[in-house]
This record gives sequence, C-alpha cells and structure tokens, in this order.
Amino acid sequence: MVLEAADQAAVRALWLKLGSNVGVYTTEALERTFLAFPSTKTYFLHLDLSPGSAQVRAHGQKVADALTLAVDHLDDLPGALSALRELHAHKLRVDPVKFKLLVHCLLVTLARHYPGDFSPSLQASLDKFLSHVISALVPNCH
Ligand code: HEG
Repeated sequence: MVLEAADQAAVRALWLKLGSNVGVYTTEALERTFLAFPSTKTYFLHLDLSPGSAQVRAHGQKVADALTLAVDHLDDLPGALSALRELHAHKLRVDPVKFKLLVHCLLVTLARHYPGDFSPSLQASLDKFLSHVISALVPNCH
C-alpha cells in the first residue's frame, strides 16, 4: 500500500515548511495525548511527564525524527520503520489503538499552528500518511 502521488507531494511540502520544528509539534502532540488520553501515560511511567518536561521533549524529538524518516521513505514505510515496529510490538507492547490517539493529537497540533495550510485536502493527505505510518508500526497490518 503506497500513498498516492498527490498525498505524497502534500506531505513533503508540509514537512519542508515545518523544517527543524517537527520536534516542537510532536512534543506538543505528546503532551496533548497524555492529557486527553491518560491511559497512554502507562507506557511512560519511567519518564517525567510534567508539562515542559525535558524528557518528553527528548522523546518528542525521537518521534519527529522517525516521522521525518518516514517522509523520506514514502514508498517503503514498512521497510523504513521495521526496527521501530519490532520495538513497539514486542518490547514495548504498545496497544495498536494508542497510535491513533497520538496521530489525532498531532493533527490537532498541526491544525493549530498552520491554520492557513490546514485545508480539508491537506488534512486528508496527512491522515492517510499517518495511517500508513501506523500500519507500518503495527505487525500484520501492512
Ligand atoms: Mg513510540 C520509543 C517513534 C507511537 C510508546 N517511539 C520510541 C522511539 C521512537 C518512537 C523513534 C525511540 C526508539 C529508540 O529509542 O530506539 N512512537 C514512534 C512513532 C509513533 C510512536 C513514530 C507513532 C506515530 N510510541 C507510540 C505510542 C506509544 C509509544 C502510541 C504508546 C502509547 N515509544 C513508546 C515508548 C518508547 C517509545 C514507551 C520508549 C520511551 C523511552 O523509554 O524512552
């Protein structure tokens, strides 16, 4: 399953615009996820989850780097994300449902910071991209 060309172009264009700030937005998305969906916090009990936490920021940057890697490998997300799939499924044992919660909060975050860009069509492209990322991170889902 590969993202259509128009969706790929829209995601790449947004990523260029985000530049080095992707980590800022993934960190806000994590903070929103922990507040809106507290059940997600159970995976991070070993981290300081208080607002503005440097540990959440550091984790946000890792998530950002993984998403940027995904944007650079839109034709082979399962291949690009295979190590992360192993980690989340077998070591961290993250419930697949939780990925959708983080993705929802990332969309809300991007809509808030880029209201002028966030057309219904960009939302649809981003939603498809992030669904593909989830599929690549969840075993037997691609
Ligand atoms: Mg995951 C670690 C990416 C959703 C729980 N996550 C990581 C790491 C990356 C990553 C790059 C660091 C891996 C490493 O150190 O080698 N995570 C990532 C993406 C997405 C995602 C791209 C979805 C888009 N993660 C996710 C969700 C949960 C979760 C939904 C649980 C609700 N991730 C999780 C935990 C760790 C990572 C508990 C380890 C954190 C740590 O101990 O530092």
